[in-house]
Amino acid sequence: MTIGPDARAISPAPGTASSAADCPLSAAPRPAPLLPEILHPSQVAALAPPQLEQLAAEIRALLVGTVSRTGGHLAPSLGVVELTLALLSVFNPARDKLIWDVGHQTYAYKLLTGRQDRFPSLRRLGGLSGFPNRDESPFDHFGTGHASTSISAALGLAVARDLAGEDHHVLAVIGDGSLAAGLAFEGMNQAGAIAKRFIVVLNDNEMSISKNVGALSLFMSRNLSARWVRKAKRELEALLSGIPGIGGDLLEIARRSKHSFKNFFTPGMLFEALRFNYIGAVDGHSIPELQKALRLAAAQDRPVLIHVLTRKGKGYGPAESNPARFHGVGRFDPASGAPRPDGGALTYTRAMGDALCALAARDPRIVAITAAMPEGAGLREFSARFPDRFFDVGICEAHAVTFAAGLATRGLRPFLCIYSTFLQRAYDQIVHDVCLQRLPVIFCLDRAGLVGEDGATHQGAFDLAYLRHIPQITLFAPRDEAELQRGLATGLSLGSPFALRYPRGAGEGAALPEDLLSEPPLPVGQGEFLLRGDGSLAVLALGSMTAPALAAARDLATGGISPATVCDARWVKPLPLDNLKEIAATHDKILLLEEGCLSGGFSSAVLEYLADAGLLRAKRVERLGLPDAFVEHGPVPELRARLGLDRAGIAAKMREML
Ligand SMILES: Cc1ncc(C[n+]2csc(CCOP(=O)(O)OP(=O)(O)O)c2C)c(N)n1
Repeated sequence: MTIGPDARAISPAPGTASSAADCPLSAAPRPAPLLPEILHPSQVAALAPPQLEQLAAEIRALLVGTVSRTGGHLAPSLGVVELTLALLSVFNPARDKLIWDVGHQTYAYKLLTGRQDRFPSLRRLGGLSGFPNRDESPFDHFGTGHASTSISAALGLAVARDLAGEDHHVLAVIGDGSLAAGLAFEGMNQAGAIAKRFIVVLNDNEMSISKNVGALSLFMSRNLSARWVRKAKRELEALLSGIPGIGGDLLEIARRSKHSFKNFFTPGMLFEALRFNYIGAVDGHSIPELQKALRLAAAQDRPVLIHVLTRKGKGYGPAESNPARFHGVGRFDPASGAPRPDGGALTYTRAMGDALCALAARDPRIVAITAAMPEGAGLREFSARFPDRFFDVGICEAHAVTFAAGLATRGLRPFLCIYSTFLQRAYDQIVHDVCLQRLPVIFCLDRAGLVGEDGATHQGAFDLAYLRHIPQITLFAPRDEAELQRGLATGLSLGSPFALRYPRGAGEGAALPEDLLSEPPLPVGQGEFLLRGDGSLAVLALGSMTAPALAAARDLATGGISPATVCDARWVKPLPLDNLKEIAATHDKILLLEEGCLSGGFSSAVLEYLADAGLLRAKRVERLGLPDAFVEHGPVPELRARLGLDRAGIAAKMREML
């Protein structure tokens, strides 16, 4: 069943900004603010339409003001202000269960569900999470952060409701980018078959972080479909008018049914094939239209999908005109949208992207793949310089890995540039499709270690543990951006599965290789002694822990404490055995450091080796790394300090051991 108005051209809702130019921040202040009065979401249902419009404007102003100070996911949240208000006004927030996909768009929802007082603490240590969190609020029914889980989870809640004989509503709100993942379709596939009563709200803004990609996106694209529909209509008219006798009558009938003709060729076809009732497309910035569609959906007894059209960044000029930059933004000047200066240091991400371009310029086998993060993963320049060798596969990490494996079977050298946390999605593909077949796929794992404000769902804690037990893979962790660049060239030279993991943010300021291609590859399985001590303590550090370990050892030495040996391990697989043997032969106290989970990671590997080789006897080995707990959100320096992983924490541990 296809129901509802067609709102492909979004018209501005009364009282909301109609374009990037008229930002509500500059609108005249409204007399009695409503937002502070909303202490419980059920109050939203009692508001009249003009009050809802006023509330939308107040929410937008607060979001822009707060996120300009905290950083965060601004554009996604601005895009769903009216949708959030409509959902809370039609459904009963005390009973009905609302699940937000990714959850990066929930800032308005947080403000309206009893969290206003804590909103200034957004993403700060001990403050509100940037995502839904079941521990944070009874209105957060499912924790998210990674994309495309909402339909499966909502279906689970709907089935549980029916088994318990309850009758509340269950809703999933999912973006068009997140809908592209196999997981979302797996959920719809089951939902259509078992016909449970629940509602999927598709928030279609034609954007993932960047412009959305893929055939599904093309199919849903309002521009394409409008053009396509016009062309199809012209052709039909020509055909009908050419039929002698009855052609004119038929043409008249077709013209009168213009609306249904247009509706027939909509994404509704796709969802209805999956046995969802389709409502749409609905103007996602018109609260009355949204309410109408939501009420229609609530009255049905089977899966329904409401197709809502929104504008990412709605109501704040700079975000409307550059939604990708304001998807997840650092601190900025709210008046102009200009970023606050961040020091401008070269990031690991940039060093990777630059080096990959340099390598690709000379090696036509190189192709680069991202799963919906061309900017975040450092591939913007690559995509511009080598468009035929660049692939954004959408939020489809598992597919990205197997796609890379397929490319590699034919002699290409795929570099999959991906965040550590998102590669978790593709474990079997790494094992079965890449490593088992010893295919030369290079995994560039960005944001490995602590990522900070995005919190527990995004920390790159587990990559070493989920990779190091897989046969045939080589694992490398550079201590600075120069080693990262050399590591990429080394990985390319090997011709087998290879992973590099590097942290978020600025590099160490190391001098970069002038001509990467003329540098010899790094010797695999060999670390590097950076300081030779007096034998009292050896520190074996991995990747991002090397610089603070070195600094801590120097601090201790200048303080008159025995000089420690510091070795950069570089390799997790194969382990730097010669360095380990030497350390074990000359030191009784060893400190192992990694910015990854202690369970099953680098230091576990070293302990296993030392134990197996009989080198652990009479040794004191200690380790610092991420605990067996999910690390919450907060600035990376604060998290590192809390976990004892900064220079001061490492120095304290060394002092204690000495
Ligand atoms: C598994 C996974 N991969 C990548 C991401 C990074 N990510 C966060 S939001 C986003 C885009 C989501 O697009 P869409 O669902 O359309 O929502 P919008 O931001 O446009 O509102 C991406 C790629 C993620 N959170 N989870």
